[in-house]
Amino acid sequence: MGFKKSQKLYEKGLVNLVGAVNSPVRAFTSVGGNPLFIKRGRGSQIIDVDGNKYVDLVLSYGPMILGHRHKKVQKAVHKALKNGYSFGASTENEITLAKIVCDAFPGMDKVRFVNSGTEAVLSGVRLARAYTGKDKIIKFSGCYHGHQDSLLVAAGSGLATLSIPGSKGVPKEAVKNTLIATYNDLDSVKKHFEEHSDIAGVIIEPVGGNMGVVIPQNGFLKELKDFLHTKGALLIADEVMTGFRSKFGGAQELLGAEADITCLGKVIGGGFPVGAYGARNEIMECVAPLGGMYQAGTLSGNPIAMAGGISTLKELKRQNPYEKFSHIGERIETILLHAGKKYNVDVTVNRFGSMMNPFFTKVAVTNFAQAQTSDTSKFAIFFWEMIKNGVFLPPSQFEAWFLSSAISEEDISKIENAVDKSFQKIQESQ
Ligand code: HOZ
Repeated sequence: MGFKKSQKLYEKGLVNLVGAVNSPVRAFTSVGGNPLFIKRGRGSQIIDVDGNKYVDLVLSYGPMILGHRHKKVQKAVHKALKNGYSFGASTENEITLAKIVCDAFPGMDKVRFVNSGTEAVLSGVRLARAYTGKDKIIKFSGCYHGHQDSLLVAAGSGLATLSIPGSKGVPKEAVKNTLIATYNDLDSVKKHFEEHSDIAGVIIEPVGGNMGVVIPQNGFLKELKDFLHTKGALLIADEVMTGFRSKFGGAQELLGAEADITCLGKVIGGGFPVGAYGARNEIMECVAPLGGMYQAGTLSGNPIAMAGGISTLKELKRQNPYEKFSHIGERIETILLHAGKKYNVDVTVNRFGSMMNPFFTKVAVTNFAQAQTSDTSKFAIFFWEMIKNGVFLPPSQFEAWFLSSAISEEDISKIENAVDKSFQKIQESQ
């Protein structure tokens, strides 16, 4: 397996792109080596510019839940393209997608489309402040809510990957209303309420996906929500990763804790840039033009992106792959645990439906501090051996792996073989 063409493109890319990438995690910084350039994808697989074929467990960090280039999605997008690309005026597709989304999330009467998960969350947080008239927001350490200033502290994803505690360029004033709590620890939330009277709400990934996968412990979300309501504060669910992925109605549907405000991204656009935030009527009525909270976007509700989202969600609903995901996820978990035993490598596997990942640690991982006990040098060895054996993973210990409904038995065998070789390699390095 060679990477010559990727290497050439990387060198060329360095001239006019920052690190030759458009998002830091793609730079492979934490695993060493240089980024791979992808040529095309089909179904569960992708091919790089050197012709190497991989089972794709990145799936664009989640959106490609049906696999790449699903025929029905392609057809719908081609059809939409014929009518024009963007009008700065309303189109019927927006209403169609809004109905699908509101039907899926019972806590949403109305939704506003934006262009990314980052935009969805920054708008959702503004909405919580507008509705409650309070300024402070609690976030959990290790959760990542996009790159808006006020939440770029103690964040997972790229910041965890690069071991950056917060971003340069964020003024102190921008984070002065952000309070940090510990995932799965309600007392750490309550403590903030004892000290502050102006907390608008708590934002949470109902299943953590940006410190690796971290699962809420039994009843945590429901207890959190009940507590917040005693304080007149809102629960904001960042379901950018889990929306339509954990279940059609997101992690909320599985965990039985309906959020006050829900933020969506990734799967909702099926690979096209779509984000959304939504809530009950009384909350959404704060948003302009109905209310005084301003939020806007030239390309929001873009007709091509809406067509990608509608066709993806319709097909997803038809396929209903959630049981399959759970079953395949369990098999991959077993493969990882078995390899850990066989090669005497400490490994903890966290999994929630079609999101999962291993941590190279002995400890159970229920929060960011525990996730950080993972041996990232072992992860780097693991990552490259998986690549060499045809499995494309996120180049970071702190990103989730995703499954697509296109995954086949052949793919699972390939993953099993790659995992075995990768753990053997780790053992040799111990
Ligand atoms: N927001 C994605 C999940 N952590 C990562 C994608 C990226 O940073 O490029």
